[in-house]
Amino acid sequence: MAQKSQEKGVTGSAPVVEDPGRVRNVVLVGHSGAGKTTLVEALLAATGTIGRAGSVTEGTTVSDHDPAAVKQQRSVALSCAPLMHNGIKVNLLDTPGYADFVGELRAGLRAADAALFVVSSVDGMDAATAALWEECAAVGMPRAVAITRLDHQRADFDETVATCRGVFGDNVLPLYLPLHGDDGQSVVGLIGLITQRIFEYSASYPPAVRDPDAEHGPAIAEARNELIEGIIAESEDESLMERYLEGDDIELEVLITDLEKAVARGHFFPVVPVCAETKVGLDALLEVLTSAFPSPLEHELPPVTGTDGSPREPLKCDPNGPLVAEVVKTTIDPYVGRVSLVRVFSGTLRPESTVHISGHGMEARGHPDHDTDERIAHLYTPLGANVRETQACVAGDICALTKSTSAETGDTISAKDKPLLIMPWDMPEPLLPVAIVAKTRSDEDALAKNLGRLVAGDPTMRLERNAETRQLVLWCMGEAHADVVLDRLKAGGVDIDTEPVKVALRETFAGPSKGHGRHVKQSGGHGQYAVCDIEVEPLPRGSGFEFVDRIVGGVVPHNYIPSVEKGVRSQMERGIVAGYPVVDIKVTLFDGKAHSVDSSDAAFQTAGGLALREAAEKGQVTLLEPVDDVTIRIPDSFVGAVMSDMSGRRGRVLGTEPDPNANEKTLVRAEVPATELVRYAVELRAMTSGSGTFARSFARYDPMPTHLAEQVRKEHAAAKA
Ligand SMILES: Nc1nc2c(ncn2[C@@H]2O[C@H](COP(=O)(O)OP(=O)(O)OP(=O)(O)O)[C@@H](O)[C@H]2O)c(=O)[nH]1
Ligand SMILES: [Mg+2]
Repeated sequence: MAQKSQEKGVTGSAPVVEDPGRVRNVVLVGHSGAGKTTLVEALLAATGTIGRAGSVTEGTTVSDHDPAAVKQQRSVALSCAPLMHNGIKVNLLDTPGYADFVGELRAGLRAADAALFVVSSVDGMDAATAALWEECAAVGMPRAVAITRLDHQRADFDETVATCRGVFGDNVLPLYLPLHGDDGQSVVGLIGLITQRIFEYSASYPPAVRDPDAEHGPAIAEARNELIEGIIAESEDESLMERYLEGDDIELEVLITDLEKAVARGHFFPVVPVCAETKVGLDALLEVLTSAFPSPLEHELPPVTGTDGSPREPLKCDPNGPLVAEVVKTTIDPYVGRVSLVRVFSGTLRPESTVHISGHGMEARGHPDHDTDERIAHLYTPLGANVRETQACVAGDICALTKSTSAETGDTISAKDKPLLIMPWDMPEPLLPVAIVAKTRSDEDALAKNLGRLVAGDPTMRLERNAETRQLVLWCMGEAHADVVLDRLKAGGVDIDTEPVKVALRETFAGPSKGHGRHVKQSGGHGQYAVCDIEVEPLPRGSGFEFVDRIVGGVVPHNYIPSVEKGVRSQMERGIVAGYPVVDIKVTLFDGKAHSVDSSDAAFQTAGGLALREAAEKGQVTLLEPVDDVTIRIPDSFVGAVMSDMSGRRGRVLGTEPDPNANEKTLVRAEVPATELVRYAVELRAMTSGSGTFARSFARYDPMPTHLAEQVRKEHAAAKA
């Protein structure tokens, strides 16, 4: 929750920069538990931004302030924490590593100009991190690697570097080696490979600097040569390589400048060993973030258009340019209202100003297009949940707005008199359905209100009110995401339960049948009289319903024929054997009887329904289930496992092909009954160590196998009893 900064040991005032060249936006990525949040905490403490580092286990960190994060002991949301180092403002964007929260990671990537891959020296790397590296490579995003948790007894720096190079490529090279203490295990310092100096952290931070001992000579020489060759290979100055090969000692300044340029261009990726606990390497990492990572000036802006989509000149990261900013994330704070994290791309955002807020392109996710002018009263610098007031946010920087009534994640903020639009980034599709029910009537009202708020902030959540199954379905990214959403709803005072997700089945006739509907009540008072005979025939899939009148001689008076049809239709909607709508039939009314006084519209409707039910009893009603077209994207090594799992799901594999957009990835196309896909989001992830993704779309209805249909009928009968 947003709170005043003093409460959390935040020291000093919010950093302010007026020059985009003095901003760095760095997103921290890497698998869950790699130590991102702990590293952010250590960097904030090391730069004096906060009094002392909090801890993830105690729930006292700047990033993981959400009660859901404290409960799950991991980050569940994107968090922004700025620090100042050497006059440069570094906005650290801490993302959750857990796959369910990939939407938060996407938002963080959008707001950043460079990525710090945090890799644990204890646990190594996961497939999702490898995939993310590839993705960053595709857009040329500058990257560096922090190898963390060096104080752990199983920490293995060399092996972790080797893993990183194997997965990320050869241009990933350490700038420092860890220096071990007398016990041969603890890491007390770093050996700088470029400077050939030793940095000792055991007694002080910043570290004491000294010359290396003779014993370090061979290790330094080997790693240094490799590093220098790597840097020179990426240098724009081709004469350097010649000089180096001839045995020239390249000047330190030249090496450092070339290194920084290659990093900023996204061609070279420095590795820094760090330990949040002992502060080893924090200063070295800050140097990389501020000196080697590029400022927003070097990052191409997303394309802008008018709010009607008409093309506009590309913009530059210029504080004096037209205002274009993007809502990276909106959270709903129970006390403050909406808190929106905003990345300014062009122009300068100021308090006490009226801006235009546009949201387009998210209609399919339940976010209708909106365009409104809104007054911004205050502007803040965020620090996790804390907000500190600020007077301006220039192009390239990140700030927070509170109390906006319309700003949703992905929205564009622009000048009132020059409204512009940038299309939101690609957001992942939620594929795990969770059916929820409010416990009481008053909970239902509260639920509707709270769900609207949650959906506004989280585009990776989709709300579906399924008219056929009459369920309220929240589509989530996975179980941990669902957990967070349910906890937030409960925290909002709504008492809810979950229930099994129902799939919208259909009923149809397997063959022709006849039905006699007789609704006759003539004892006392106004009587009821209607008799009708119908024939039911199946129609091809997707035909819907056809009604044919073959009455001759007026046995059913003309005005009651639509009544029979209405009665049949209403019975079809309610279903016959399992409560699902009946489809794809032709009903022919061929005989009947009426009474001059007692017949009525209502009586013939009832008779029509009865006739259809009798036809069902005499004939055979089958259940149809939706079948989806599914495309699964997996690393090649999982193809066997995923295909054999498909047969257990009654899936039909249509084919496989190499993924045209990625190396060593395969696309598996299949048709799978929707009932078998309810938990596929979770199960595919488990099967593929988090590296598989899939997309699904409705294809058609197919008959359900008899034994499964029988089970559905029994369940329906039991529920009715
Ligand atoms: N001893 C020690 N423990 C660490 C260090 N870094 C992280 N940890 C611990 O490792 C656990 C996970 O660290 P986090 O910082 O939450 O990891 P994360 O990368 O933010 O994880 P997600 O938020 O799930 O993506 C926590 O219990 C930390 O206290 C370190 O340098 N030394
Ligand atoms: Mg974290």
